Amino acid sequence: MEPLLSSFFESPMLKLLFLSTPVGPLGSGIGGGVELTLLNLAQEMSQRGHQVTVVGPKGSKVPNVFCQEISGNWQEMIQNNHRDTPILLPENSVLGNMWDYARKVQGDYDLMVNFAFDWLPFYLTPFFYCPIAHFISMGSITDAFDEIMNRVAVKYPKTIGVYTHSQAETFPFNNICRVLGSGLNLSLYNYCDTPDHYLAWVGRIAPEKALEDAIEAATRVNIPLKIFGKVTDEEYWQTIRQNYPDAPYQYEGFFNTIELQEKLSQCKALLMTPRWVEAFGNVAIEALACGVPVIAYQRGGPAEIVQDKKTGFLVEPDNISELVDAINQIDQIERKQCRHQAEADYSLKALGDRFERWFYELVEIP
Ligand code: HBI
Repeated sequence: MEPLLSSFFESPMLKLLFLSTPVGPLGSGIGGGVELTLLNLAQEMSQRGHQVTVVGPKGSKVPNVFCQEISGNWQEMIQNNHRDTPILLPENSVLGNMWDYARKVQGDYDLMVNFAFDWLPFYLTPFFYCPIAHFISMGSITDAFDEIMNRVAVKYPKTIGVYTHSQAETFPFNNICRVLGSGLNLSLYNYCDTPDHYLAWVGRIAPEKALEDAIEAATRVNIPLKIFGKVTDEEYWQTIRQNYPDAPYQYEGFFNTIELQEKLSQCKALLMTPRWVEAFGNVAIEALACGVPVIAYQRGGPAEIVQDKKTGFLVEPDNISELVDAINQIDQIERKQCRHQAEADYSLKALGDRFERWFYELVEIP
């Protein structure tokens, strides 16, 4: 097809359909970091003049962008499964219903973007005539997923996006992954130069995030730890409460961006202690945006974000003493450097540039 003359002078407008994670409504926090990435990208792409529609579970809240809400039962979170867990779909699946909707409206779009880490969208890909880009939000979890993702990766090699290199390396098709990172609306995050005397931990409260390591480290240095985030594994949370009855931590709850950044900005440091290969770690860049240094295990996404000894510390994974040493040296970090890094690498413009280039390549616009 001949490109329109106007495309020589300006970037052509794309019609984009974003399909959300089916584990809960957008804005609920159940979907973790990928919720934030999707919302930020939707805003930025529509700001750039693209036409964006988001498809999400009923109750989804998407500021400034139209969201088609779909009813049905949420998908079970995949991360607690074993490698040989079979593919599961609930009755009247919201994921199935979202993709049924997509099938009906696909003719109205240039490109569909899947944000679900689920088997069905990959399986359905060859049945659609509208091109589909897949943004993968976690490292490898089950064999059945790897198999179906690999099949799509082989057939449509440009269509697989990931957050980071270390996440890509968990997959058999790592060599064809497009590394896209993440980004934030930095104007929502206030820089704070004079922190209070406490540490922060932010994330979904679930075993793979290993909150207990942060509590242990905070106990040893005797600095209060404020915990922010949705409890997605209640049993795990109760075990922590029993195991650390006297630790200096306080559970603050789950907050929206505005409220979270206000409390987070006043911390001495953010502790990130994931046991798994964290695909990215949006909370790391949220902390940096507020001028908060990040102390993280040297694996997965955080190890690609934090600049060791400059915007935080990267320590040996699962080593509490190293966390403690890093906390004791935190005043060596200049908080301004943290904010600078967020501005250089993780603005909405940086995010939009990376994804827009990818989308244009996929629809074959030079
Ligand atoms: N589980 N089944 C399923 N599908 C998802 O899209 C999904 C998930 N678990 C976690 C998750 N997405 C997000 O929290 C990512 O940000 C990790």
